Amino acid sequence: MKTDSSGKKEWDKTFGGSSWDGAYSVEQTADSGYIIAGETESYGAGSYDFWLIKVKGELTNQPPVASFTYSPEKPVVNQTVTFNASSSYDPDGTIDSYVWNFGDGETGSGEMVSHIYSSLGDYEVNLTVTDDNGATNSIIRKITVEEIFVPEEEWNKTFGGSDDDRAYSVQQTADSGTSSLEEQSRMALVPMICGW
Ligand SMILES: [Ca+2]
Repeated sequence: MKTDSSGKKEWDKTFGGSSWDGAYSVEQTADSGYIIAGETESYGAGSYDFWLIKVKGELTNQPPVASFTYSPEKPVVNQTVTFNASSSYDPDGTIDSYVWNFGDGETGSGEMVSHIYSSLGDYEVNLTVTDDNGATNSIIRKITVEEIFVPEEEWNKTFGGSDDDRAYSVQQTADSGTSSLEEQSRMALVPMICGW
């Protein structure tokens, strides 16, 4: 019988046959099993014989550890996001399956998957890994999907007279004499004016 440190029974097992069999010594082995020494009348060459029984170690499976990265770090709507779970591991075995929940109602499987978010927002991506003994572990990471940047017109102005006037070149200037950062970096047109 095996008990825990408070004397509670964890398991018991009977060895022996129909005659007199006894155990006199038990020791834990390096593989967390047990070796039992005793005598047996039931087995062996006849009358009493030495008897050694080896009990297998208690198989304890360590759960896997789920981990993943994604790219790009700041995805935008309709962009392909790649999720990579190769940083997940099992300390005493291998990972058999990777199950993804992308947080937008879509799911996937595999160590490396890609997904496209069709609307902006914060999504909780859940990865569940299962090891070769059926133990699981999950991780959730929040991903923010932003809207695609579409430049908007801030202002426009025309220069020129009643004849042909064209601009062929533009350059950003660092304006002096202003205190505001915004104004220091404003655009200035340097047009080439052709008039005839
Ligand atoms: Ca394991």
